[in-house]
Amino acid sequence: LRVRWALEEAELPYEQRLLGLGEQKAADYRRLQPFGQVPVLEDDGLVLFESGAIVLHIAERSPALLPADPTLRARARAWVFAALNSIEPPLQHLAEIDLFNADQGWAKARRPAVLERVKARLGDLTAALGEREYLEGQFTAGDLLMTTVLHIVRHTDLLRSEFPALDAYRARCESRPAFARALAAQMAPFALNGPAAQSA
Ligand SMILES: N[C@@H](CCC(=O)N[C@@H](CS)C(=O)NCC(=O)O)C(=O)O
Repeated sequence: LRVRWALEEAELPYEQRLLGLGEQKAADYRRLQPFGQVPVLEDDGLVLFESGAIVLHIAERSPALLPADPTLRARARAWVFAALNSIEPPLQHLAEIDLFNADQGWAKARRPAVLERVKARLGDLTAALGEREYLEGQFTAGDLLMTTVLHIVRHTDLLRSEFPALDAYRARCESRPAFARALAAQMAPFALNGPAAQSA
């Protein structure tokens, strides 16, 4: 979704290639993505992995994602790293506890401290955003990645109940037409290949 959204914002055409069962961990695919994960971007002979690197690569080609001004570009890049390095790890940790380990004793013991860390980071992010619409005044690749990272805790009521300014920011970013196009494209293969299609 991150990559599709970036491509839609930059108005760059693309073709998707879905992976078959088992293909993701096969040696051929690991030559493209060393960890056997998605996404991968192939662009005119260049193979890129890691969603952040891919979004930045796309952003280099569009002022819709990286402003021309060098200072603003540097600040936008900083927000890309902030999203992936400072905000995503604690949110991911909470999601892994809640979605995959909720019944485990260690998860119950660990959750309060993880939740505190999540709240501290979201509080800092709220302060940094302040009254602005976007992190640097105009929408950038940093906002794109931050939005997808905030999405990780959608299984909780955290944003809506305790960080309404961030929830409004997330909704503002997700109301962009490019996001709607990316989401529709992301979901389309599930309708064709998902359980509902299999049982039809
Ligand atoms: N740091 C990687 C993480 C990618 C990632 O976690 N991909 C998931 C799907 S969204 C995946 O392929 N999971 C399967 C696995 O890790 O084996 C990135 O941002 O590209």
